[in-house]
Amino acid sequence: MKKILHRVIGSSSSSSDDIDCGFQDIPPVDFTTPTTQETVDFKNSVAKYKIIIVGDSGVGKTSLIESFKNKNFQLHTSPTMGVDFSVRDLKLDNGDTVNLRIFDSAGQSIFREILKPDVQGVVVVYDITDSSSFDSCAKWIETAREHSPENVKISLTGNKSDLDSSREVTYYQGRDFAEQRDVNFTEVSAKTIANVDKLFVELVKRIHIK
Ligand SMILES: Nc1nc2c(ncn2[C@@H]2O[C@H](COP(=O)(O)OP(=O)(O)O)[C@@H](O)[C@H]2O)c(=O)[nH]1
Ligand SMILES: [Mg+2]
Repeated sequence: MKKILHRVIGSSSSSSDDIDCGFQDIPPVDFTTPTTQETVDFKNSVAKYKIIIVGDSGVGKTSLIESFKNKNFQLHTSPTMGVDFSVRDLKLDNGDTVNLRIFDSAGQSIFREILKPDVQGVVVVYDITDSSSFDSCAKWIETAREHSPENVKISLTGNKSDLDSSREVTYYQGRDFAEQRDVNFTEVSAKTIANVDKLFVELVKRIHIK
């Protein structure tokens, strides 16, 4: 069966009533395809997963999601209010297609509400040029573990790797901290898109391939 794809982007909301909005009926699309409209076959969609992006304000959470979704960087100047979500289908190299709902949260209380009971992945983001955002990650990881199912997969992510000359957190600090907390680690740049696909694909593989 063939259908036209429409990318689905959730709207901002400050109400937790709007958070559990259900899946959008969209067909899967190979995430490497940069076009916004195309014909795709959606009979092979095998799983639906919920992923949440958290971290201090300004670390680049919204930018990361935009980069992953659109494969380009759009300047974000306005802070996220409440929760945004995006829906994206991802084709894995074993041929499975998974449907992702990616939630972009602002604020701890909302974050706790979205986590339970059905989140499968959490991306904890800091800004490599801002050590205080790195210091906050212990708290974000702790909150994620406390309020989500036991088998949740967590990725620690240092964003803005393009700003290496202003770096305050070394790669090794990030990697060692992730090892101590038993979470995955990647450095990415929402701006250059470096490692952004890798981050999401690896997280989804850990969720999907049990
Ligand atoms: N140089 C650079 N700037 C970035 C990157 N990601 C985000 N930014 C900028 O950092 C600021 C905060 O980004 P935003 O996505 O709104 O952060 P959020 O509050 O975590 O959602 C914006 O000015 C972005 O343009 C990146 O990878 N590199
Ligand atoms: Mg934001």
